[in-house]
Amino acid sequence: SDPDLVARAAAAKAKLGDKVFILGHHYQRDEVIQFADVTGDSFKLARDAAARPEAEYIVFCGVHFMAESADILTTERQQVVLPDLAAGCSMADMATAEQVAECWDQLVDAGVADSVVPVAYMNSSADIKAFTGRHGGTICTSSNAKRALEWAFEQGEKVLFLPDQHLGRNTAVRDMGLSLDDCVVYNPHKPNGGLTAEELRAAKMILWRGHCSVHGRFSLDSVNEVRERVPGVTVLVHPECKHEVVEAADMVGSTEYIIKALDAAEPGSKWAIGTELNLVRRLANAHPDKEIVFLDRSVCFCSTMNRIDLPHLVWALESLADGRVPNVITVDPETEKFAKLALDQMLALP
Ligand code: CIZ
Ligand code: SF4
Repeated sequence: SDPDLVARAAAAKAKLGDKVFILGHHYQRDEVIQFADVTGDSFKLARDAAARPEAEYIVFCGVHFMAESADILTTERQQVVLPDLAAGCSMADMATAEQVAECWDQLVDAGVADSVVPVAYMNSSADIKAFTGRHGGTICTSSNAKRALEWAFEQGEKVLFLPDQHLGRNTAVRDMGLSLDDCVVYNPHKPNGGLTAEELRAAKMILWRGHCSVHGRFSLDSVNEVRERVPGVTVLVHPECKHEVVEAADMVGSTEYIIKALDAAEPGSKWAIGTELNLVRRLANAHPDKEIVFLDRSVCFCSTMNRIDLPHLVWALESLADGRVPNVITVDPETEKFAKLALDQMLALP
């Protein structure tokens, strides 16, 4: 990265001292990660920020829903800054508050709403988390999705899983022993979600039709091709990948799981990883004694994660050092209250 920008970021950060705490998501660029005080997945980062009440400014190098979650979990006094407001998440954007309210009305009309427990993936807007809290549901991450579903099926007969259909389906089928026929997909762009009342009554898992634009691009061909290209390879993918990809892989797990699996791997072992490219490259560099390849070379970075680059970070830090607080992400108190209810339910999962 540009040595001038590196020096400016370092100077602004030094001037701010303990007043600033920089969070770096695993999918961020190296040029940004070098300035992170901690790295992690979205949930770990939000908790790390909450554990630093002396930091007035939390600079969140990640995407919008993550900055919202950090605002929800941090104190009133702490301000969360997103260095580029255009860093959204296409998956989170696939479920809006209006669409989900319409879906719920339909569940009410079909006479099933009383038996439905919403489970929302961490990768969702604060509005969707608040909807989940209002209706007695829970948030989940890719690490605790199984426990979240076990809990939800103790509370009710059906789950409405938002917004990632793949994580929902993979967890239901692989971990809960449900069949693909127990799952239906609610498409917010079709009248009535494209589902009849009978279909809703018969379903156990109602999956929102959302997906990750990075993980959703790995295909069964990606897996077959890498097995030919790298004999003896172990294929390890994130559960946001399509069901057929997850079924064809050798191992499946969250970002933190992938990192730990590679730490524990034997020298000389060969791995194909199906997750975001910045992380895969960093892992390959960190483990020169292992052969680590990207599952599909035609799949690219998460484009919105990559919007946070060194120039944006420098701008955010220099603004803070000058006494201006740019790009503050705030969740209104009413939304925050119900979103926190759903997040607290996740923390209380058995
Ligand atoms: O796919 C993502 O963006 C993930 C896994 C985010 C996170 O850290 O929860
Ligand atoms: Fe959203 Fe996928 Fe990017 Fe994560 S990797 S921020 S889920 S689009």
